[in-house]
Amino acid sequence: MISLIKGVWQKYFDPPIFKILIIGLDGAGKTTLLNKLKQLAKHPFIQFDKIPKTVGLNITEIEYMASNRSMNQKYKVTYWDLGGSQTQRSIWKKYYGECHGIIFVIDGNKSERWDEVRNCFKYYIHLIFGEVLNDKSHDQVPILIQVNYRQNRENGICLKIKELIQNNTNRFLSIQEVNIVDNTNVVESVKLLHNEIGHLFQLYN
Ligand SMILES: Nc1nc2c(ncn2[C@@H]2O[C@H](COP(=O)(O)OP(=O)(O)OP(=O)(O)O)[C@@H](O)[C@H]2O)c(=O)[nH]1
Ligand SMILES: [Mg+2]
Repeated sequence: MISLIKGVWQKYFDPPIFKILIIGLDGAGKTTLLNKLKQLAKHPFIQFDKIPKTVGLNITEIEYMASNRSMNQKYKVTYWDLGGSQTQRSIWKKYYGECHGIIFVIDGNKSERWDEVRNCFKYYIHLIFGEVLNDKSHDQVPILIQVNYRQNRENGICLKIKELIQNNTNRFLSIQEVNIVDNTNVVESVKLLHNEIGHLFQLYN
């Protein structure tokens, strides 16, 4: 009986939790993003110029309040920020099966690495989701691509990235320009992903 009550309580009163993977090449700004999200949520965070290269992963849980009036409740997000160097990318696939959404971070000022970005995106997103997992429920996992600018913005970048990665699936994909350190379009773009996940997985009542 107690477990039944607990189950009902959890279903209706505990904030839903969803999990977001943060992936992308080494140095793209993934851990900087995680620390910006922590800073905005008033959690302890590391200053952006002191962030070490990630070996393995960083995990953070942040509680939010849904902004949409029809989803007027709290929810929690667990972010998994994974190391992006070549040798560490093989662990990404271990986290795919459990995630509700993905943030793929690209350094917008390093066009010399875009071939690597394309190969990385294609391999890890299309191949692993589409063929290896062959998991229909994950065919829908929404992806937010953040093109992170530290210096000058290049015009038409989103279109270029769109052509570069060619999303052949029917999943939600949004490409957004951001400046993580300055907090330009960071919250807005992340909330876009949250909303998409909330609707898709019906995590809100
Ligand atoms: N000025 C500035 N520096 C940034 C920005 N984003 C990232 N950096 C710097 O770029 C470096 C790499 O950023 P990280 O966040 O560690 O990159 P990462 O994607 O986590 O890299 P790995 O952990 O190696 O996979 C750090 O020294 C950051 O301070 C930005 O928006 N502006
Ligand atoms: Mg990192």
